[in-house]
Formats: sequence, C-alpha cells, structure tokens
Amino acid sequence: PIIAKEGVERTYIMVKPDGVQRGLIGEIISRFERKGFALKGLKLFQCPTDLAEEHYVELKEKPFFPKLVKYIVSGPVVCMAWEGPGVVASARKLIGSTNPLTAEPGTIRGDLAIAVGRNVVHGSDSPDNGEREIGIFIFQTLWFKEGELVEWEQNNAPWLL
Ligand code: RTP
Ligand code: MG
Repeated sequence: PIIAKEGVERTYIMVKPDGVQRGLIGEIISRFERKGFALKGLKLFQCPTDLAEEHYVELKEKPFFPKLVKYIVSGPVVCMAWEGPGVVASARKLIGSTNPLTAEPGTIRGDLAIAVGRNVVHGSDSPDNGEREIGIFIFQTLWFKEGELVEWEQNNAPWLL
C-alpha cells in the first residue's frame, strides 16, 4: 500500500485539463520544484468520470458539481504527489485562492488564470485529504496505484531542511 511514513506530509497536486492544454505543465511543476518540495509521483492521465466524482465527493451537492466533473475529465491531467514539511498549506498558498480573479499576483492562479471554472491546478485542502487523494486506502485508491510512487532521497535535501 502507498502509505506515507510517520510524520511525513504529502499533498496531491494536479494540473487540470486547461493547464495541460495551455502548455502550463512545466511552469506549474517548476513552482513546486523551486520551492523545495520533493516529488514522489508524476503521471499524465485521462481521468474517468467515476474517479473525478470520488475526488470531489465533498462537493457533490454543489450546483456546479456536474460542470466541475465534466471539466476534470475533458482532457488529460498531470497527477503529482509532493512531500515536505507543511506541504499541504504551503502548496495552497502557492496555488492561490479558488477564484483566479481574486487570487494574489505571484500565485499560480493569480498569475495564470481568470475563471473559477478554469483555474488550472488542484491542491489538497488538508493532510488527511492529501492521503485520501494520493491513495492511503488499500482496497480503494484514488489517483495513484501501487508501484506508481517512487521512494527516493533528493541529494539537495540537506541544503533545504
Ligand atoms: P481544488 O479543490 O480544485 O484545488 O480547488 P479549491 O480547493 O480551491 O476549491 P473547491 O472549493 O475545492 O472547489 C473545487 C473546484 O470547483 C470549481 N468551483 N467552481 N462557484 C463555482 O462555479 C465554483 N466553485 C468552485 C473550481 O474549479 C474549484 O477549483
Ligand atoms: Mg478543494
């Protein structure tokens, strides 16, 4: 099972279909990489409808839910697992607020997007959701399967931590 080590925080980051179509994959990955977090999983993936629905299950009752699911499955996404101290909250800061028009300049959404329904990137909203989305469950995995995450140590880590 793809369970995080004790005390290790992980977040699920995803370049949404608009980010992929607009050629922003490198730009988005680069921001997390330069910040100093560690990349533990990465793939280009066509999301099926049932997975998009499960990913956003907490928003099931929202009026925009059907449109949101259609958006997420409308083209390939880039799935990533990033690790590091405080990575969940820090990634949300790098991403910026949900509506790109009010997201601060310097954030991904603030710099690169204008519409809430086309906000180029997803980030887990809590460490528990990070684990849920990366796939802590043994019989039910969301975005990553067994063997898709890589255990490795980055040799620049001593300079960062
Ligand atoms: P995400 O989960 O994608 O990282 O975004 P978030 O936490 O900033 O926002 P959340 O409340 O989780 O909403 C998920 C996605 O639903 C779309 N949305 N549309 N009023 C609307 O039309 C509306 N509100 C939210 C956005 O694409 C948002 O990222
Ligand atoms: Mg969210």
